[in-house]
Amino acid sequence: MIHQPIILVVDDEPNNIEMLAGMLDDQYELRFAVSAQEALTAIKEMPKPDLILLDVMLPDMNGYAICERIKEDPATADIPIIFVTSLGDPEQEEKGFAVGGADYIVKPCRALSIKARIRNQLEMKRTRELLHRLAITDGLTSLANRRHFDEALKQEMQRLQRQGGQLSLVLIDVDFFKRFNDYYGHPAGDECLRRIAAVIATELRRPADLTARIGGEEFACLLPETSLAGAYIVAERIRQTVLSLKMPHQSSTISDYVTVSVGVATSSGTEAAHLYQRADIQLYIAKTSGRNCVVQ
Ligand code: GH3
Ligand code: MG
Ligand code: MG
Ligand code: MG
Repeated sequence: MIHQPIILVVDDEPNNIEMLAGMLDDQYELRFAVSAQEALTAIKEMPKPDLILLDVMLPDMNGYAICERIKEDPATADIPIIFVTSLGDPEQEEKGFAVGGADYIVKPCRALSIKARIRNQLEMKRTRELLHRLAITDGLTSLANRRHFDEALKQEMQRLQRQGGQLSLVLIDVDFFKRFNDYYGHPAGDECLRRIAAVIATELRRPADLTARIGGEEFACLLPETSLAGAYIVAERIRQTVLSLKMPHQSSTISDYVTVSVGVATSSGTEAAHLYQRADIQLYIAKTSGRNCVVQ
């Protein structure tokens, strides 16, 4: 985290807010809400809070209900919520955990204890985020991995069927890459894949585009709201830029340099199925019609 962690403090008592602020404002960026309504608005403010300290008894809605709301929304579900309340009986505490609370602190709270619990929750959140990033990232190229790509393709297909529009897919495969490895060695092969990955990532400019390494020397670009003509332009730019790197490939029979073959396909809401298979067939045609080309 580059910024100080942001904590949203939700409490309707000015005294409580003042006390928590005094304990925490040297280490954290604090935001405050004095009602459920304010809390539910504040939580949408970007950047999102990293943690919420939530009172249970509030004028407009109780803290448990607020917690459930926050946990229901995928955009906010990962924010840890610590209840800070004067309700000390075990049934209340159990309820706090049942609705998704990460911890439960009974007032009056001690500064050292509340700070330690906050640190723990923030540390666990950071670890969760790191593991999630690793789970969806390709270790060699830092592009998205196959798992991420499959999930994104599924979601984009569903969105297409709901909303219509166009979704394009570009599949890229390095030509004669087995020979490249045999000739230059595996470490050089890895470096070549990294350079191609960097080209692909640079050529994709829209935030919604996804670039993934989906196989050994195969890459995919998922392009929402992109026509076949638009995807073809991107694909052709990638093919040319890879060639312009002039990475020597002595054992290629079609060029002195590393080249890629590319297949492109587009789906609209009415016939969203088989997008991947269609792009794969175009890639196969690119391979059988000489390589170093784009087929749409
Ligand atoms: P084509 O032009 O028909 O695509 O031929 P090709 O040799 O590229 O295709 P093939 O699928 O036969 O071989 C892919 C090769 O990619 C096999 C393997 O040596 C290499 N490869 C796969 N993953 C990696 C990797 O992570 N690092 C390196 N260095 N090479 C890899
Ligand atoms: Mg209260
Ligand atoms: Mg291949
Ligand atoms: Mg290949």
